[in-house]
Amino acid sequence: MLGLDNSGKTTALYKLKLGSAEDTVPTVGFNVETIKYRNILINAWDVGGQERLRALWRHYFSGTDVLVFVVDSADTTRIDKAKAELYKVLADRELKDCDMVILANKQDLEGAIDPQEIIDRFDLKSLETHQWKIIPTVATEGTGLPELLDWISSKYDH
Ligand SMILES: Nc1nc2c(ncn2[C@@H]2O[C@H](COP(=O)(O)OP(=O)(O)OP(=O)(O)O)[C@@H](O)[C@H]2O)c(=O)[nH]1
Ligand SMILES: [Mg+2]
Repeated sequence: MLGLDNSGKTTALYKLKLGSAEDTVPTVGFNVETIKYRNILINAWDVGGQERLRALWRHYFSGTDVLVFVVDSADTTRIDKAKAELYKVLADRELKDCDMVILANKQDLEGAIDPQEIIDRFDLKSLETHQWKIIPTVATEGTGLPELLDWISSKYDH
């Protein structure tokens, strides 16, 4: 799980793991949790998104099946920054075969842009290197997170 600081990665991780939205502090380093869903175990790595920490993201790429990129849909002034960071990540050869799910998070906030607008702003229709899916979420409520687990399990539960 990657994305700019404050996008909601840790909130989503613990909502998935514990079923509750824990109070979070900005992540310095990473959190890792194993989430059991249906017949699969998902090892989820949530890496801190502050600017000075983004240079460390690449150390977590190896072995990644699914990149979950979390976007604060209400943080519209940083949408272009989020896009730039996403494309940097997707260019890394260690992630060339991964699938991508974008969580259009914080849909509950006033001024949040919807998934269609994120698709447009991120130019996802022109992205030819990776399969992607976008899910509107409210991580604090858990809204949309079951869809993420369903998608992962349908892909990896054989
Ligand atoms: N309103 C609203 N707030 C949210 C949502 N998801 C997360 N938040 C809040 O956003 C803040 C940041 O959430 P975190 O989960 O800590 O963000 P993060 O992406 O882990 O941030 P870093 O660890 O710094 O990379 C917290 O106050 C959360 O409660 C959401 O869907 N809606
Ligand atoms: Mg965090």
